[in-house]
Amino acid sequence: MQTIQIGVVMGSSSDWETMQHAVAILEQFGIHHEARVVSAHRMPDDMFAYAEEATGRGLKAIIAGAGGAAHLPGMIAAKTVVPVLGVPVASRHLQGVDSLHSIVQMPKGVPVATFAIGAAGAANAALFAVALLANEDAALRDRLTAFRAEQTAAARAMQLPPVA
Ligand code: RP5
Repeated sequence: MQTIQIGVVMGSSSDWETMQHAVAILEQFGIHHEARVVSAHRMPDDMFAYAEEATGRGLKAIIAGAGGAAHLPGMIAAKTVVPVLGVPVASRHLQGVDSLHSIVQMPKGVPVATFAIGAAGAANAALFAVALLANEDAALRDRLTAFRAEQTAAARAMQLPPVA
């Protein structure tokens, strides 16, 4: 069985619409990963166990997405030295600004790398995790470089419509 390299956790199945964008990137790059719901306030013991076992299981990074009072990334980071990448999920009432502030405003000493609200943040957190793994994997670095080159080519090929 392959060792899981990247863990993707989220506070609710309702976060999946956002967090699936992280998983899609990990799948695209062939990264061994797992995705599961680990709710900070509804499953605190599970959350601590997940964080405490992360190093022993060989996880290289944990992508944690949550909405509202988004304490999941910070609390996981408090219980492991495995890098935690936080994704603020858009909330119903405050559109994810609450999630962003909850995740980005970590007090000094326990960092959470914080990404943009929503799908872009989820995808970029996964791309960042790929970049971390690519430091030790030349073939993966080549695939990441090719991914960037494809984006460059697509942007160069962009055409603007005539003035309306
Ligand atoms: C957080 O509360 C989750 O991360 C989710 O974004 C939000 C709402 O959860 P549900 O009520 O949809 O389960 O824990």
